[in-house]
Amino acid sequence: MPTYKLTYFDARAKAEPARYMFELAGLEYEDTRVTRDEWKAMKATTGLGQLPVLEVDGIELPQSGAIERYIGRKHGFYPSDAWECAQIDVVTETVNDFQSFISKVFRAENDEAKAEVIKSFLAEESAKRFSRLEKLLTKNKEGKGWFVGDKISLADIRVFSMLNDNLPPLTGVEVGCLDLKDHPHLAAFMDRFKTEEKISKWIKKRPVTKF
Ligand SMILES: N[C@@H](CCC(=O)N[C@@H](CS)C(=O)NCC(=O)O)C(=O)O
Repeated sequence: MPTYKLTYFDARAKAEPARYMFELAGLEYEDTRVTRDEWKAMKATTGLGQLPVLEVDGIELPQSGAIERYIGRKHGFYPSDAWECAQIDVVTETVNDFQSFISKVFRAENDEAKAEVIKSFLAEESAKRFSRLEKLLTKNKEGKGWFVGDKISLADIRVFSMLNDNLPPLTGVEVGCLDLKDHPHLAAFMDRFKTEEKISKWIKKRPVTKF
């Protein structure tokens, strides 16, 4: 088994899907969290000057998507069949569509502009985006299982991470408290994922962070 060292800031954000995979697969990994000052000192030494970075036996792999698919392929969350991968990609790309909202929140010039971005997301965009996810979920086993196939895949991990970990602090609610009452299958999926033993254990023991 290779040695894994995941380096990111002290945040869930772009590193949490990789952490969920390590936890679900029961793999040992170093979960390194750097401060902004430490990052300033090390930025130039990383290949792309960005985090997260996964070191596999000391060799660096940047880009969260590449990291997720690499761990996914190696440990059973991203299959080798091209069509099955494409089904997972449809879900993860739908999750990536939330990124435009996230970028707007972080780029807002002041609190007023940020509040406006959030208000417009909640009023106009969020329901449409959650419905897309719910539609994808219900295509498989009437929405009573996982997004693709019979077991947890990268698709489930990315959806859970976005809806449980990433969107709540950006929309002013506690982690895990996004309002999904109009999307019952999605809400039930979130509970199903959260109560998986290894996931609930990790959520209880992981560092509490804002993002
Ligand atoms: N596409 C990259 C984006 C990485 C990225 O934007 N990382 C941010 C943190 S989320 C970063 O490294 N910021 C510090 C910097 O750019 O100096 C990925 O998904 O890994």
